[in-house]
Amino acid sequence: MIDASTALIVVDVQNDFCPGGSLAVAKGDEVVPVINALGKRFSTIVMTQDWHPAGHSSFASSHPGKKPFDLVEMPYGAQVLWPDHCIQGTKGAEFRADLDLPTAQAIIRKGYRPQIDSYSGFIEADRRTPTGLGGYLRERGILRAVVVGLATDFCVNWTAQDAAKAGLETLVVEEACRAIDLNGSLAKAWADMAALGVKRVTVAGLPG
Ligand code: VGL
Ligand code: ZN
Repeated sequence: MIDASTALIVVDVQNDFCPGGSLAVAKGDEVVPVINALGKRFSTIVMTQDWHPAGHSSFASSHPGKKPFDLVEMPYGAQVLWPDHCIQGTKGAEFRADLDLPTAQAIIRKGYRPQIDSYSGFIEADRRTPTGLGGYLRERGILRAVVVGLATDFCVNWTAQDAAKAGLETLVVEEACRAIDLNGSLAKAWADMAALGVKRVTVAGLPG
């Protein structure tokens, strides 16, 4: 068992981010068996769930004349527009049925405010609104975060960066993630994470 001060943070392993979903990440489903196996090694497991209301401001459909993957300016900065995805209560927002993490203890939903997106499991896209995850991990004495899931260059990236900024030793397991890779976003994500001290590891490189 990996020590009790280390948490596994499983980011957005939801139907809409897997093949067949509305914002499918290529081979997104392949992370599931890797994460299921990892889950057996952690005593603390937290999952995030992208959880948007219908008509969310991150959806291209909410911006007349715009299409998915266009950029718009929001009060908090640049925002990529997405296909409608992970709408509260829909099948697409559910976790993958084959994700098997019976010992997971908390689910942090994010992106539920109509006017603010949230890639990070810690702080929303306005960079001011906390989700509560930082406080949850702090109260539980967590010092290290192992981040996995979808998508490497968006929600995994932002979650890992915020974990590092919160003072946690942060690792991202590359085989347990898959990327969207929009205009070089994947290479930039790894570089930005590395600049904050986030460690890129393989399953084999994790502590025992
Ligand atoms: C995500 C785009 C929009 C993600 C969520 O989970 O990486 N990406 N919403
Ligand atoms: Zn989203």
